[in-house]
Amino acid sequence: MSEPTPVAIIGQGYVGLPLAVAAAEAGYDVVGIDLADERVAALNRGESPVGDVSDEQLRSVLAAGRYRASSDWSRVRSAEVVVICVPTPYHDDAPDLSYVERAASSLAPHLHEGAVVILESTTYPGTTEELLIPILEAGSGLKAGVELHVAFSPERIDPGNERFGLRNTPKIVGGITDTATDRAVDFYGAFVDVVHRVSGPKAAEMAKLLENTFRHINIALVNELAVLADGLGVDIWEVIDAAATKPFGFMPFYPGPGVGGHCIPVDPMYLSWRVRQFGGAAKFIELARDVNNAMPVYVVSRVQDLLNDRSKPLRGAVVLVLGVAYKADISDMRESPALPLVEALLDKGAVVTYHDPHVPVLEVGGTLLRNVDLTDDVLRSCDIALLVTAHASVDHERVAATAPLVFDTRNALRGSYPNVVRL
Ligand code: SAJ
Repeated sequence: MSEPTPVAIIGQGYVGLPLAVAAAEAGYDVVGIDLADERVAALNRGESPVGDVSDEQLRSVLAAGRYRASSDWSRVRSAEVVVICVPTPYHDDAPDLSYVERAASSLAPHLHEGAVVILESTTYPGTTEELLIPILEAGSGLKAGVELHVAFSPERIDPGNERFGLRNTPKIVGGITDTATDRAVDFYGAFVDVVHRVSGPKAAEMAKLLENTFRHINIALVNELAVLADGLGVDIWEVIDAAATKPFGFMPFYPGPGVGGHCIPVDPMYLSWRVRQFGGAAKFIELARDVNNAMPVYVVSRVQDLLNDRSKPLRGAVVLVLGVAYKADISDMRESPALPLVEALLDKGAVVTYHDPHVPVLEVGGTLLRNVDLTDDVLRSCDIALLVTAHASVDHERVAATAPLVFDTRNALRGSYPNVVRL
């Protein structure tokens, strides 16, 4: 049995840790590098901070001596393959690549000739060649494409997805040379069923942005149609279900109170920013952002109208928000539309309480709210129950049967209840 190939995965979050464990299970000798000492310590105790990796999986690769976490960058020295899985946020209307720059600067001095560096963090086309490689070359003294192999491979981790994981989600790989692509394909091929080669890093960077911009724009389309349908007296949910009977050329998306998460509201803005750099304008992307970002306030206006129809001002009304995480059955609050939505309700003087079994505390604009138990009394005493995120563990039929009025932004209550109004 040949010695296991040493691999370093930079960033042990929702992308890096599943990758590190899958590589270790496939027989690589993996070190997971992370800045956070407490996270490193927890990982080496076999405590997984990531829902998609169980403590048992982690303990198994730790026990097999195939995985260790560390904050010591010199552990990269022995790695044949280094994968960078750090955050790429977007704020102040611009990409924040500081995590990538810091990781590259820290790992570069430890790279040896012949190593492969793969960037997985979602970013604009050109990042690998124009930002990452210069830092790696300067820090290592190695020439990319000759002594150092570099590629981009977009992450496609969908947290909580029971059906699609690393092994059965095709992996796109684009290297700066055929050798770089070959080396990256070989690495992933040990634990991913299908690895799809593209001509270079830019094509791989752009493919990821296309995937998520596609969702961003189509969600905005149905959000806009939902607003129009309400004015036209048409049930948007019935219309989408009808259109979805078309077996070709259509893919259903559903309206909601806005678009959250670390991917869909963020990734397309990387593309839009990059296009603006060349004097262009990604009009579709920016219009879709405006439509999606307007949904929380639109939902508040609908709540206000529903209360008004019952001679109840929003000011002083008790609004029970159901589900605040950015999507169902997870606890992630990043970019959650519930945040601007609750803020708008508070700004209008509503008395807001919320129930979300995954989110114990909610901090909105300086106001701290705590998750309330969904008792009959809580349901009966609110003026309106506002369904923002439909967690499977919440009994929405009981909400409809107990609350005086329900505004359902997710069509969770598909049946018709006299006291339930849908977006
Ligand atoms: N949303 C809608 N209507 C829809 C679909 C989503 O309003 O029809 C909202 C969700 O409520 C959420 C936001 O959009 O607030 C994003 O939802 P998402 O289903 O796109 O979930 P994400 O953000 O976890 O996206 C991830 C992405 N995965 C990666 O980037 C690797 C995305 O590419 C996946 O397609 C998506 O999961 C998925 O399919 O679950």
